[in-house]
Amino acid sequence: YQFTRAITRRPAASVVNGLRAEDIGTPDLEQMLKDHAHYVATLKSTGAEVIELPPLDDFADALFVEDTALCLPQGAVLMRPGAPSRMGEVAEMAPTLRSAVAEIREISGPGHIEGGDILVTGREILVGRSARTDAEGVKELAAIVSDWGHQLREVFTPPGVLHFKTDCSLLDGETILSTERLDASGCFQRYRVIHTAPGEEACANTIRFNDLVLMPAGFPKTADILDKAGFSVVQINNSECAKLDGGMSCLSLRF
Ligand code: CIR
Repeated sequence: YQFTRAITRRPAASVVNGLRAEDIGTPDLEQMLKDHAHYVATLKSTGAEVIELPPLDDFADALFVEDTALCLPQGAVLMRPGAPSRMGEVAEMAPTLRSAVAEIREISGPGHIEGGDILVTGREILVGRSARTDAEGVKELAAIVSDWGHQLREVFTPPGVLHFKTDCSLLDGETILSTERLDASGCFQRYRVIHTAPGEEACANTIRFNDLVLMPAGFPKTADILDKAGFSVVQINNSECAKLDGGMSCLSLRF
């Protein structure tokens, strides 16, 4: 699948107040802006158009646009984040999507679901229940995507892991990069799975964008594994987003 577009949002100064499971330091805005610019430039280098939205100071986590919507060839589904402080980000994203895609549907609740818990593969949509995504949210999404001809399978995010995709990513239609702990749950049985190197679990959240795989810098063993498997890897510094549990997929909507 070739992506022609992506949507990103520049981090705001308020990003220092972003949600985090554990406080390992305050993100440095200057460094984060540099990394974000590298990320956007890398997406553009594949020939895609990148819609760059302005910072939103009212929403500290708004740069993690992936959680606000699911983009499919048929249209986009607006999410309903499980983090109360992130609910308002959806209305901020909606107008951009309305003018960019053919059809918009929305999760109207009462359930919750965030884009970080959704992995779209070549044959199905996997959704991991998590602290942010509940059974009702998954059920509502299942009904919407089945109407668009997609199969949805509910799986589970390991305890203590923020999102399903914190621990996995799609490298091509049937190849998944996963941590061993997530793969051990059996959810990828029908796929070819490449494991992150021991001790490098924090790099499982990568993205395949056209001919490139964008991965966080600083995980040399996994980078080498991907390189040897034939992927063109671009490493992007992620030290600041990592302080907020964010990785490569969170920073864009791709379609
Ligand atoms: C949050 O806790 O919601 C943000 N600090 C990080 C969101 C990361 N998003 C993603 O993995 N899709």
